[in-house]
Amino acid sequence: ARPAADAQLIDTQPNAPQLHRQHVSHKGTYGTLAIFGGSAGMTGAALLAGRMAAKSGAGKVYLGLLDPVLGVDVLQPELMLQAATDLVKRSDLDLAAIGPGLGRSQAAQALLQQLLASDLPLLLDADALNLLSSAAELQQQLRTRTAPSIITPHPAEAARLLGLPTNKVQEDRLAAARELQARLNTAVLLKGSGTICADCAGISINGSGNGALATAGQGDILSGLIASLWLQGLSPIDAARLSAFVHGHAADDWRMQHRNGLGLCASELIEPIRTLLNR
Ligand code: NPW
Ligand code: AMP
Ligand code: MG
Repeated sequence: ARPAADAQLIDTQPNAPQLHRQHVSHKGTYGTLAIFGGSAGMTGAALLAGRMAAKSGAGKVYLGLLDPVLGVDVLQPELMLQAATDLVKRSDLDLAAIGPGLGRSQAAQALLQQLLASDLPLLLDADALNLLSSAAELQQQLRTRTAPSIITPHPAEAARLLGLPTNKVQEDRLAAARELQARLNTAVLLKGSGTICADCAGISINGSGNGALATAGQGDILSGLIASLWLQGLSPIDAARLSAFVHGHAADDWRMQHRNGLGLCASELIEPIRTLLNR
């Protein structure tokens, strides 16, 4: 049971007032997103993030792959797949997300350093956070950025960033999220049952979601969703709150339909998330 004070922080239905499609508009109105990740053996993580972004309203989505084995995503040909080293040089990007399937190679670290040094709004997830935890200079780069950022760690990633065991993070999740926000000067989404969103203005706990989400790739679609909603005009923290809520809600609907919580794959949630978002 959560303490009563924490219960007051629970999100029931975050607003999304700026997400309407304007009649006179074009793809450029809704932004250009670059998702960096997909090293050898983990191309799928970048594809999941990209597909979710494309199916939630992002104007244009590029994938910058560390291992550019694919030229096209045949199931989502709208995505533009490039080598990460080429994509990072483009000057027409509006927002970048880095981490899904990134790996921890030197090339990945160099890419992260370049993006931290840029003035692009930046979402950091997965291996971008693992690289960050082992390099004090990257943490300093994040802390001193002028462009906005958000980090989306799961509890083990948060523990690595804080230099704590994972059980300590889980013992006081609100404190861990606040500490990351203050130490790294960034908005934070701390994943897990009761996902926490924190920025310098406040903190909330997501009330949706269930154990069916405990499968590979769920965090990757969440990253794609947050980046896409942020790109379209929500603040990073509102994008995070709405994404966590809708992602969890889609999983709650799925569990109701399937009676148990077994077998939910991340790719299966992309369509239901789109439907819920539009509702
Ligand atoms: P345990 O098992 O309890 O000791 P890692 P990763 C812990 C990519 N992917 N509460 C848990 O520890 C990602 O994008 C690619 C408590 C777990 O074993 C990354 O780039 C996919 N503990 C890369 O793989 C699909 C929790 O963290 C450990 C927790 C590595 O990411 C999969 C794993 O953390 C994946 O997304 C919780 N709620 N949640 C693809 N299809 O290409 C997690 N843990 O070692 O950072 O590995 O998260 O799999
Ligand atoms: P990742 O570990 O990065 O793949 O992210 C997993 C995603 O699934 C995050 O959004 C978690 O909050 C969510 N998730 C995993 N397990 C649970 C759970 N037991 N209850 C609610 N959400 C969960
Ligand atoms: Mg993850």
